[in-house]
Amino acid sequence: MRYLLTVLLVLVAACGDSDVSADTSDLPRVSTSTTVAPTTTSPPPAITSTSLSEGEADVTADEVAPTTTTTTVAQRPLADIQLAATEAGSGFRQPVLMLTAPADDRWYVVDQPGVIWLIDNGSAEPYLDINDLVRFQGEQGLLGLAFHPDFANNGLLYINYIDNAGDTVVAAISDQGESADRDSLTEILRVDQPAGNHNGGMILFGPDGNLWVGFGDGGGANDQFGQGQRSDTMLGSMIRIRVGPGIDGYEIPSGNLADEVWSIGLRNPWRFAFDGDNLWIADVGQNRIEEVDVVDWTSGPTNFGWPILEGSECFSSSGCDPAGLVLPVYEYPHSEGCSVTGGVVYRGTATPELQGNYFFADYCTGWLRSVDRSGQMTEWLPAGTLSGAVGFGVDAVGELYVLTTSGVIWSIREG
Ligand SMILES: [Ca+2]
Ligand SMILES: [Ca+2]
Repeated sequence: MRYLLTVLLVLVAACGDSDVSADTSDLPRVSTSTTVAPTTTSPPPAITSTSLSEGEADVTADEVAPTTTTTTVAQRPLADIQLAATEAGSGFRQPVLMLTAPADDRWYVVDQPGVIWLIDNGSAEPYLDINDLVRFQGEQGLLGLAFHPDFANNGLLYINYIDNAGDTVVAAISDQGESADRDSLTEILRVDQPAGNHNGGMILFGPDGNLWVGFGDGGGANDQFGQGQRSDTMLGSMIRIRVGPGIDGYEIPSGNLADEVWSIGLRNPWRFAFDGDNLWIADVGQNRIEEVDVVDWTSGPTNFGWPILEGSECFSSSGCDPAGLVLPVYEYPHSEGCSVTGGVVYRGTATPELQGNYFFADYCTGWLRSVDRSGQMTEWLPAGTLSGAVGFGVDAVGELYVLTTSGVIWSIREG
């Protein structure tokens, strides 16, 4: 109720009714200082000009490729870098995603009850409120947001939510500057969800320009609906569709496994991320193992193993055959957590050494870890630091944030 009242007050205030003043103390608060990218970065500890070794000194100028004269920054070992979490915003209900639109450094924060907040100059205003269309309960709610790659021209954004019937809806909406045009909301995809959990929820435009959507296995436990290994249903799958240029409908791109389905074998890919040719998926495990997967998506569809495997171990039968199944690049047992929260590959500049590392957290224990493409794991923040970590954010300059069920946006920086 308090939340509804707050939203109503904000809406009324936005309409210019001076008789009602918004209780701004209830509004999400955002520290503006953290939204500003550092204009300069600390000088690197050393810059080394690569030089030709003596044995190569007699090559002619024509034979010297330009790359042999580039400079490289001496990088610190990851073990020498300390990260800290500082509060960058608070007062959200249950923020699950933070991102920016193309060519726009303002933050968009997805709040699971059904609101997208637009953060501008330290103030949060509702950009879209579909609370009445969304079932917010447990893993259900407003779960994903993606801006069309051509957003600057077509103003289209896409959301993923669980509606009042409990189904997944992917819908397109038109931007109108300071808010989204709610009346333009157009469903482009609807998938029946047989249970309330394992809904996936992430949507992202891939480097191929297609819209990728992650679906869990329908929920319950033990893949009880038998969705994990099916390619004729979207549940348990990563799907890939071609949306736009208009707000209606989609086409199926070539190269999928079957129809919309790009890959199968996922249990609950709550969050996934692209980094060039790499597709990183954090797939939530059942009772034993949490996993992070990474594949070269340009190599075509794959099978991520569920429910034949949980992590790299046989799930339902001993002696299962893992041939042809993607094994995790990193996994951890439930002695270390309970539910992996996938993040992003760091591509910021504040700490160049982190580039290429995929960050993720655990919802229950609240540590922050990263893993590189080779599977090397680094723990950055210990258990208890980010309890209730449900999502990640990235700002316009690629710096990292973690969102927790306490309604806080944590900035992750060197401390
Ligand atoms: Ca479900
Ligand atoms: Ca798997």
